Amino acid sequence: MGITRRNVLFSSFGATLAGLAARRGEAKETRSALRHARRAGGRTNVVTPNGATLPYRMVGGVKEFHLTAEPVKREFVDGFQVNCWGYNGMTPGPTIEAFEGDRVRILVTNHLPEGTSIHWHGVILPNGMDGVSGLTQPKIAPGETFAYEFTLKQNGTLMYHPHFDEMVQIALGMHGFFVIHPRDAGTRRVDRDFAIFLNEWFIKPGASTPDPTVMLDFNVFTFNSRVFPGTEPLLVRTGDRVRIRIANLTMDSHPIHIHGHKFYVTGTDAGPIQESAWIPENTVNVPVGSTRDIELVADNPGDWAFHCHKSHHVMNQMGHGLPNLLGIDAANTQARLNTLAPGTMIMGPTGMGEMAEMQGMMPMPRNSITMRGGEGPYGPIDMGGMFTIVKIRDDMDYTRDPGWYSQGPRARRVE
Ligand SMILES: [Cu+2]
Repeated sequence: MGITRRNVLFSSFGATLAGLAARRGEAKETRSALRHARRAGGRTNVVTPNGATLPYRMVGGVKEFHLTAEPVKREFVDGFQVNCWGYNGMTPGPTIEAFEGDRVRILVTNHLPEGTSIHWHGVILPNGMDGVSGLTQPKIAPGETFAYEFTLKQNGTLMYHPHFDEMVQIALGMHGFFVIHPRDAGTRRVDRDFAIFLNEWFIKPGASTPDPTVMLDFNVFTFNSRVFPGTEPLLVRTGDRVRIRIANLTMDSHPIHIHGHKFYVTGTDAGPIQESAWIPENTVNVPVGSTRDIELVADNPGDWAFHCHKSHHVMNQMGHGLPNLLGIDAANTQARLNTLAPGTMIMGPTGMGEMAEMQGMMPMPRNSITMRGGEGPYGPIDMGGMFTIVKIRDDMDYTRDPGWYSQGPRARRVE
């Protein structure tokens, strides 16, 4: 099939017009995408918490999408602004949804100060569409638009990310989901379908720009480029079949864990796993450069923690690189410290939970986050970072956070 690679140069005037037209068409396109999904077998649209789905338009039988690579300001949680790079004003980039068999054209406009490209991770496509700068195409220079076009021959949870200056561009937030639904979902229908992109960053307390040269010692860990309590809860009705797609392009593997339920690992970035091979788990390790789909039946109402199980990955910025004070005689140390630095307060001799509680009283650098996560119904929740809550209710309205779960009568604390 004669696929031509097109390299289109937009004038800035033309790009502005295209942007305005895209925004006007957005609501209409989203509606048509919903209609399309219903026609194609009622498959549930993917929900990207704190994110969005990329609209498309039909152009001569081809689904045409438009991604703009650009610098993005992202609020990871109230009061914590980070200078990221992403697509269409967000990180992760908007989720692309399409169906097996679709012909897609994805226009990629570069508004970064350096070159870029997009690799369609896991997608089986002609070599010239693979997006590896230098190997299969020249880099997309600033101001240029490149058209990727191919037919989708598979289904599954795939990704997109740059293959130019990967260390900087991926670390600054340039990645997104490419979800390809099966033509015929058969019995694989789910009621709720979520997508969570993992990322880790090093952002010096008080700074706004992540340091992409850091290799191992990260201090901010995000779900869809947000930290708890800035992560949107996953809203689910009791009895729903729930799929959660998790993607990882960081420098670490992330064991993602759910409370109150078991799940099955049902897919990878190479596609669905046949049901006879599904593995029951409470935690799924998501390796670097991979996606994992998990499915569960939400039969247990409540507010259930969903988080990375590496304990440093559910801590926020302030909790790393501190002196180890565990087991120290606090009174003695405090007295000696005060002779050197009057008014200084030592913290954390009985553990870090106490330290989290004291942080409200301590001055914080501008534009930084406390180690503590957020306020819960019974006090502070010590976890931040890669943490969110699956809220399961009998009468869940998917569009509204129902607040905290009411525990009802239960065992009391023994005095
Ligand atoms: Cu982790």
